[in-house]
Amino acid sequence: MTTFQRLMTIRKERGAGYLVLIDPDKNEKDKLAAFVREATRAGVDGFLVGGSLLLTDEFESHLQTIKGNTTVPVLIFPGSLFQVSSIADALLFLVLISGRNPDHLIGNQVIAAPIVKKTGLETISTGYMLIEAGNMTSAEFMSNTKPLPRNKPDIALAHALAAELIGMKILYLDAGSGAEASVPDETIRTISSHCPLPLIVGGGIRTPQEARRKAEAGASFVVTGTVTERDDLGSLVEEFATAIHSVSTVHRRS
Ligand code: 1GP
Repeated sequence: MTTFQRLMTIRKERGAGYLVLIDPDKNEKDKLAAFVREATRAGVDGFLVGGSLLLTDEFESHLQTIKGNTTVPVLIFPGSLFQVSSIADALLFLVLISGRNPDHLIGNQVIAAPIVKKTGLETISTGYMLIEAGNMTSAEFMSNTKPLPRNKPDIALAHALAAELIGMKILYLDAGSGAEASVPDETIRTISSHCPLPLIVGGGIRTPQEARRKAEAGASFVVTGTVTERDDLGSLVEEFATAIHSVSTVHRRS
């Protein structure tokens, strides 16, 4: 079974899945193995690994540690061309469709494609959309793109439909790591009711209740990074997992 199929099975069986973002710059290496084991035990459905700007050169060894301590899928969520490794189960092959920066629409993909093909790494074509967060996030600054306005779900929907028609497999709606305000529920609801692509939603989600609202609105996967970075015991991760998994499949598209 491919990693994409595993994700779709989680979505179908659980209603919504829970992904934890590990930014190698922010998660302390000596605590990483224990954190990954605890998070897996607590019910996380997968790990995303990456960051808009990496200051460490330990991307691969972080991946190795994560892979060695979990059974759930480990996906690269690349912030740059340097974040490619066959240690992961799959790579979100991102196209930053909310922006109009040609480097992130096609330039970087052309540079990365031959290397990615050579690694044999599974890729998941992902329409990545940055949504206005109330503050300047690293993703916004580093990508040199303007995020979509948060009070215009129709514009976000048009981007989602374009991704569907182009043939992308999944959408990532991101307010950006450390966002003051997460992606509005209304935007998630609008997209999920008119576009069949699975939705990953993240950025600025701070409480299990907020995560649950994202899943109820139609998120297929909810991501936390910042709030769970220092959760040594996995107790917060467990609360997030329970909240997200408690959203009935009745609320959701199959
Ligand atoms: C960013 O969705 C992720 O791409 C996680 O964001 O760090 O704000 O949880 P946070």
